[in-house]
Amino acid sequence: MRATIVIAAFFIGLGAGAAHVAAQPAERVIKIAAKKFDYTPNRITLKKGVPVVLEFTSADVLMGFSSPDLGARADIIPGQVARVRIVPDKIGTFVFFCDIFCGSGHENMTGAITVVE
Ligand SMILES: [Cu+2]
Repeated sequence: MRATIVIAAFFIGLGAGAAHVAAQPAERVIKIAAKKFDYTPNRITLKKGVPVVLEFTSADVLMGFSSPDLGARADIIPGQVARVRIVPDKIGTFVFFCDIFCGSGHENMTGAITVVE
């Protein structure tokens, strides 16, 4: 009898743990495709304090992603997915750009992240 109660308590505990995990909202993922010489999309709106994962792929050559204002950067290697997690901590519009020379037109490879309240 005593053992039954202990086992029941164990499973109730497991159930509570599973409910806790399920209650965690999945982080928003934004896929961004890089190719010579742009990002798609190149305008992104985020909410202050809400975590987001940017997933980059490159259709052709090695690219970079750099957003100094948001403290984020990554190498975007063809055939791989580069993930950058951002938790924006300030409101405004912040540029990002390719910081790895990828050909003539590289200097125009930019975009903007707008963070709203
Ligand atoms: Cu580039």
